[in-house]
Amino acid sequence: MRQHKLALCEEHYLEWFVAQTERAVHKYRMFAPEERVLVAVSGGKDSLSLWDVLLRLGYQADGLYINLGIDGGVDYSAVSFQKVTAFAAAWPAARLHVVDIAATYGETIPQVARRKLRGRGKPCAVCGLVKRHVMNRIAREHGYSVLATGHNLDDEVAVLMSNVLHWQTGYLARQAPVLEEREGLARKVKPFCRIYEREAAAYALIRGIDYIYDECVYVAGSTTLLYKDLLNRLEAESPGAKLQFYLSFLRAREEGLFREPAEQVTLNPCPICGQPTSVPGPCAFCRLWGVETRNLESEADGPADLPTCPLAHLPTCRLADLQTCRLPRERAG
Ligand code: Q46
Ligand code: ZN
Repeated sequence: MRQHKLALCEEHYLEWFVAQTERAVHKYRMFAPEERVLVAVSGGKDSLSLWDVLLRLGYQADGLYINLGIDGGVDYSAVSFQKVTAFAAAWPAARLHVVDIAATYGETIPQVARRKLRGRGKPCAVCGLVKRHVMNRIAREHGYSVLATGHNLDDEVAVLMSNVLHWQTGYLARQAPVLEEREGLARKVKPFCRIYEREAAAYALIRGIDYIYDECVYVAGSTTLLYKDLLNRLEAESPGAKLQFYLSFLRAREEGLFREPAEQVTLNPCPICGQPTSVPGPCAFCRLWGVETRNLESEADGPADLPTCPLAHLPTCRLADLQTCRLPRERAG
C-alpha cells in the first residue's frame, strides 16, 4: 500500500482494515456501541465489507437491501439480492430488511424513470430520490439511530472534485463523514470515507465475501466515473494524493472555510408520507408516484367519506405499502 507506506500479510491486512474503520467511527463520533445501525447494502464489495466489519466489531448492525428492479442485461438486481441474502445467512443474529420497489410501489426504477423522464436521460436522479426516501423510512420506522452507507474514499473524493469544479459551497459545507439527524432525517454516516476502493475490494477478497462484480449498468458514462479516472491518474503519479485531498478538505471545512447558508431551509413533514420536505405539499417522492393527484381526488370526496386508506383505494394508486401513507391516520385522529 504505497499510499500508506505499508506492506501487510493477509492476516494483518484484515486486522488493519477493521482497525481503520473503527478509528473513523470513533474519530468522527459516528455512533456508540449501544446505538442500532442500519447498513444500506447493495451486494457490492463496499457495503458488504462494511456490514461485515461492523458485525465483527460487535456493533448492532442490521442490513437494508432495496430491490430496484434493474436488469441491465446482467440480472443486476437479482444477482445482487442473491449476494446479500447469502451474506446475511452467515450472520443469523443480524436482521436483513428488504424493500422491493416494484412490489411496494408498483414500478421498478427503470419503469418509473421512463414514465417520469419520458425515455430521456438516466434513471439515477429518480433512483437516488427513492433510495434516500426508503432508507430514511426504514431507519425511522424500525428505530435505528443511524444509517451507514459504504461510500469509500474514491466516492467521496470524486464528489469533492465535482463540488470544487462547480464551487458548490453549500454542498461542500454539507459533505462530511457524518450528517447529523435533523427534523425527521436519520443521522447518516460513512465509516469507509478514508478507505480506498481497492482496499475495500482487497478486504472482501481476502475475507471471502462473495459480492457482485458488475456495477449497475447506468453508472457507465457518468461524470463520477470520469472524475474517478482522473483522480486515479493523479494517485498513480502521487500515491496518497486522494487521501490528502480529502483530509485537507475536511480540515478546511472544520476551520469554517465553507459555511452553510445562514438561512437553513426549513423542512416540513410531507402530508402523505410524513417525511421531511422543503416544498409545501407532498414531497418529491410522493409526487413521483402521482400521489398528489390522488390526494386531490380524495379531498374532493370530503374527509368524512374517507375509507381506511383513501390513497391505496383509489384506482390510480400505486402506493401499495400502507406504511408510507400517513394521511388517513392523521385524518382519523
Ligand atoms: S443504482 Fe441507481 Fe446507481 Fe444504478 S440507477 Fe443510477 S443511482 S447507477 S449508485
Ligand atoms: Zn411524501
